[in-house]
Amino acid sequence: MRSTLVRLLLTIATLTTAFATLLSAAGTARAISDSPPPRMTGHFVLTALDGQVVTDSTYRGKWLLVFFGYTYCPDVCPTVLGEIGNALSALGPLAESVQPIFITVDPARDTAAVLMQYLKSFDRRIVGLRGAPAQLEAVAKQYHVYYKVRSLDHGEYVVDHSAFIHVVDPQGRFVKLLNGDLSGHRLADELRKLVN
Ligand SMILES: [Cu+2]
Repeated sequence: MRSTLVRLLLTIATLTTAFATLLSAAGTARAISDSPPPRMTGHFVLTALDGQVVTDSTYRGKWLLVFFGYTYCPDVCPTVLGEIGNALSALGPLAESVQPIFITVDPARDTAAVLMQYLKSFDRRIVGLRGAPAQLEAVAKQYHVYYKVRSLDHGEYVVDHSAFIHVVDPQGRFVKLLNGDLSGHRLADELRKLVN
């Protein structure tokens, strides 16, 4: 039941984000809204797990696959991270041009140590990033990402979040959204079309 609700919320968030992106891309947002969403960009300022401040320009020259999630996520995040790893394997040497980035939407629980431990279960090429709540908010705005803390019983909480993989080109420009439910092979196919 809970997982159905999570999926429903994810779907709603996903559709909202996709719609906002379409409006933004078409430049028609102004026509129907007083405050159109800003154009999606690939910008971010965050902290790597070794404590270094990194921005999108740190990774210039690579195709970025940016995914937002959190380590306590019951099912969506582990699945997506697993499939990203499968895509990298399927790409072979082409994967050298690709940098997957996992940005936590739960910086309170996802300390650097927690993220580091969590990412050991996935392809080692996936980089984990985190930021102070204000930094995360700024990045989420740039990427049009939805995330919201939802309280459960006993003081626990989950974070509902949109589940797109954001593709940023080697010049730092946002290119497209890929659905988080793509299999690794489909994801690799999409990337082969972009990465030459
Ligand atoms: Cu998740």
